[in-house]
Amino acid sequence: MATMEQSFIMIKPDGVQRGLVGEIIARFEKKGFTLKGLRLMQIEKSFAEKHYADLSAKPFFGGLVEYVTSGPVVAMVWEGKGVVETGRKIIGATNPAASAPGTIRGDFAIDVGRNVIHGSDSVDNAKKEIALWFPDGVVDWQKSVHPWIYE
Ligand code: RTP
Repeated sequence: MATMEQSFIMIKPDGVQRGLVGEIIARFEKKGFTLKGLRLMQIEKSFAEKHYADLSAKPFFGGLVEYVTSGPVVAMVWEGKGVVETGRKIIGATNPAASAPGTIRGDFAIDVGRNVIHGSDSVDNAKKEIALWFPDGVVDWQKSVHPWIYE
């Protein structure tokens, strides 16, 4: 099977502190996506500024950088058909006040500045983010249950 689409998913410091790592991984895993990379790390300010470079002009940028550097995060690469768009649906709208129940943010977050998780918003950005967070690449493996997930 050709390499499928990949998304970069990051559990932010509030998600780690609140013990939501297992719950979040379970949602992606049970959907059928494949975990290809996984790192627990605490990032530096300069790294956070690189990850969120597109938002550097926003008024909340300073607070956002402070937030994502405030504790360890779980950086992941998930693979599967349509994982970027579907991953965003699993995560829910940016502002948890607008995230549907059943989504991660809809179920576990209240404030936009503590919204638990990040997911790539396009295939191109996913590639850039995976290159930034996993400079040594990810694990090359396939689930043996693929025929039970894809027709
Ligand atoms: P993410 O990149 O974290 O997946 O979030 P997103 O695409 O849904 O939202 P984006 O607009 O890229 O914003 C990135 C993160 O910045 C924080 N934020 N705060 N205070 C505010 O108005 C505000 N707006 C955005 C959120 O943590 C958001 O996830």
